[in-house]
Amino acid sequence: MDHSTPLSFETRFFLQAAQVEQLLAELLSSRPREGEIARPETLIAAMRHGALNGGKRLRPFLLLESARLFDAEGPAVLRVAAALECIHCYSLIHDDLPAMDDDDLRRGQPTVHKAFDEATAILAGDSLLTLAFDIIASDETELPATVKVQLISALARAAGVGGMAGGQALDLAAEKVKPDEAEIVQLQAMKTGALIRFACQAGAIIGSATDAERESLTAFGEAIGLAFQLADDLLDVTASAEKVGKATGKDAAAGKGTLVAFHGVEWARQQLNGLVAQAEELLAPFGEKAGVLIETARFVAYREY
Ligand code: GRG
Repeated sequence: MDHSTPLSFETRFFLQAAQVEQLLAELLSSRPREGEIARPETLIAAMRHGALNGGKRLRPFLLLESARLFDAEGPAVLRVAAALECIHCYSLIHDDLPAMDDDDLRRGQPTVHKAFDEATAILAGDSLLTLAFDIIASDETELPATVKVQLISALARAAGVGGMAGGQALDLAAEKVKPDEAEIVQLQAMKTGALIRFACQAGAIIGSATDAERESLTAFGEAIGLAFQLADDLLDVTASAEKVGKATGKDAAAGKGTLVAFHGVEWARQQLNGLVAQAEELLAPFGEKAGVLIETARFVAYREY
């Protein structure tokens, strides 16, 4: 996509989501890839159900736009973006399982364990996780080997025990022992923040950014990650407030282990304004080129879905 193309943010967002969707559909074809023996029909159908069901594709968008800051674009970058989305989809499939959040619906459709069964959902998640690393390592992803190794290492750390999976473990533990504010901040930075941070960091890795540029993008990713979670908690509260007819939603948040529950809706809105301002400041050195990423920060902070 050309930088100078005068597309609205929404159009750009939806067009890139469609590109990711199309590539994911190809990567999740029933035809075995070189070196694979066979792709069991039910398992591939469960993976497709979990990955091709209308997600926003926010993380791929952040990755594509971060790479574009360094004039890096094209099929290889799209493949890394799709790999990241595979990991996000795996996390949602596993998060929905009875042993975790026990949800029946995801993106308006039956969750994978409801549409198939629990064992198949576990395996679909496992297979999406491993596929992500296969996609990045594959010869078809035409990037220098040193870049691929950096991406694989950063992604493994973002998704694993010190990132998303670790954050999920802390979240499950928080159901038994109520976390304090610092613990909530840490678990959210891990559970939802780590993949968002990686999305921005990956753009810098692919674009062979300087250390300073990479640090700015990583910090930008952290700010967006925080904003994403705060906005999500706020949406939860305002949705429940609407249901129970409350004006501020503060009471509806009571008892839930979120920062909105600690500080209330007004505080959260101010924090979001602060995070957007911080995101703008962090990307100021990139000048006009950072416009789309700054709009993404606003979209994340002020979204209504
Ligand atoms: C099971 C290892 C493991 C991790 C699960 C990310 C996660 C960890 C759980 C998700 C729980 C959840 C629904 C958190 C709220 C924030 C969130 C990640 C929402 C879903 O992300 P979106 O809004 O979803 O980007 P779409 O559907 O657009 O992809």
